[in-house]
Amino acid sequence: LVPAYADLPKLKKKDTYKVGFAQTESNNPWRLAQTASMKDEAQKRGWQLVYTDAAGSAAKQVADVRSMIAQKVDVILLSPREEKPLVPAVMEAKKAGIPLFLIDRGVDVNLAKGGKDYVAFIGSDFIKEGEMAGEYLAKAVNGKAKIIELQGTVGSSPANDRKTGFEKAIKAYPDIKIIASQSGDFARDKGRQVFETLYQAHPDATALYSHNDEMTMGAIAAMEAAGKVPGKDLILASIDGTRDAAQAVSDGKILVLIECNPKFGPAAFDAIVKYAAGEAVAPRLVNTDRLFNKDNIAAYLPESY
Ligand code: GYE
Repeated sequence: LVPAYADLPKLKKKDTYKVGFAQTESNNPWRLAQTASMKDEAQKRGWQLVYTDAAGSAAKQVADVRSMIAQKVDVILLSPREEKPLVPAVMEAKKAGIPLFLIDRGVDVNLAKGGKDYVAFIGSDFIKEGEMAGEYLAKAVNGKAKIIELQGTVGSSPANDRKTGFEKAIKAYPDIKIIASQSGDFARDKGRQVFETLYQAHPDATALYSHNDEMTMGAIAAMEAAGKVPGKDLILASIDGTRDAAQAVSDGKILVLIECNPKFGPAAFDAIVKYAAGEAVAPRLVNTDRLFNKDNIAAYLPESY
């Protein structure tokens, strides 16, 4: 691990740090829980947090990182909205001598590398999340389903990888097909609108695979408005672990919910301390995600956000 550091900016050991956190958007509970976790951790340690919200724009997020560089923050935590457009921001931080960690989403692996261009990626294995959802759904429907897929933000690593993982899992089942697939941009209202349109065009659909809980909640609203019963007329698989979705699992509307934990504060700040101490930091720090269904959701509900 250590030799790869040669390329990376160093971080001086200090009592407190000025940390930039470049958030991608704040329009959903997952993002709000993530931001709260960063703010809590900074406050707990007495560090300064420079927080920006790109409001769903990759271009603004690049500008946000540039302004953090201009303000000479000690270290940058970046949740890159999309895989390619944020690569220049990563490279500019490196050039400016500011160590950067990717939080929750990745950038294009061919254009920037952990341990070389940025210190590390801290987040979930999105391919595995998609696989877990696909495998569970496939078994539950006895290998037969017509699926509508709601994809996340186009060009984002979780949308790309959750699609790949799910497709991999259902490949073994010839009678399971994705009959329609479109982006709902990880947003509730967009998810509702897109699901409504796709379901009108494909009333024979029997299942929904949605890349996040907000879109799933939007789709549930559309199903109910159409007089359908989620959990009966359509079988649902979702990812994240928001309070609304956890409740929907408990109510039997969502069959399976794969966790994606947004509470990155402790892990991110610990990694900064480790890095400043000159200790080896793995280029990929992967969270372990749990699978929730009707049998185990009650214990998780109090933790949901
Ligand atoms: O699943 C979604 C959010 O990047 C893993 O982004 C994250 C995803 C999360 O908008 O709800």
